[in-house]
Amino acid sequence: AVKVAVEKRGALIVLEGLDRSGKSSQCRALASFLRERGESVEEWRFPDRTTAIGQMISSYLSQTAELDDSAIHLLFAANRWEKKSSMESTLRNGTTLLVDRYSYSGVAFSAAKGLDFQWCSTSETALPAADLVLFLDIDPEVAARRGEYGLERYEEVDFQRRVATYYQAMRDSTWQIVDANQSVEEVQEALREAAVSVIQSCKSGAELLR
Ligand code: T5A
Ligand code: NA
Repeated sequence: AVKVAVEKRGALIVLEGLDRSGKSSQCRALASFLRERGESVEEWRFPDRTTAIGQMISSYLSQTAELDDSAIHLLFAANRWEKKSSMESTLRNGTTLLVDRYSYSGVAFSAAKGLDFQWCSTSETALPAADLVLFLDIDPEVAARRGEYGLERYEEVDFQRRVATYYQAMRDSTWQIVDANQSVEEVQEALREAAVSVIQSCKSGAELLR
């Protein structure tokens, strides 16, 4: 990770969790909460299905295309790399990014298929580092009962359990674990304080852009 000294910047806040843990719903709600407080916030997501690479990923996920496990891993990573400079300039401009999935999904899902964990991590090392990872911790059985589960690749309980073990292996001090088995409102409440606090420390220059 490369450190760049800047006086004031936006925070890179990532939401992670198993499929159907509620990331997209929480991302949306957190963005409106922060905007109401006057923060400049953009909502991003990976995979970003709008780019050419993202479209290849999308057809793979909807099971209309088959790809070698390593090849799709690198496409997911490339989909982040193609956004790197735009992420950095947005953060430098003082805007906070709320990102729905990031490198942690990239590593956990590929490793759960049996690819080497270290190899999977290599493609992610020089991407901008998250200031805060909000991990929505859900029981895969609870997730499986939520709307439209099972339509996309990977939405299968045993696979999700393996993904969870790799997520666990990546936890560090930037992670905040939130019980995502709760109601939408309870989960949202649990996310707000951590988000506000990391945005403040990034603004004050306490956090350099890594
Ligand atoms: N992937 C991703 C990789 O393999 N490598 C990578 O590098 C990356 C970035 C697609 C897949 O790609 C894999 C991981 C994924 O398998 P995606 O596009 O993020 O990733 O997947 P989506 O289908 O968009 O999102 P998810 O299925 O993960 O769902 P979310 O966003 O976690 O959940 P959300 O908010 O859409 O909610 C799901 C349902 O649950 C309800 C909602 O209303 C909705 O119906 N719900 C709740 N119900 C009860 N209580 C709550 N607290 C609820 N919160 C939400
Ligand atoms: Na989602």
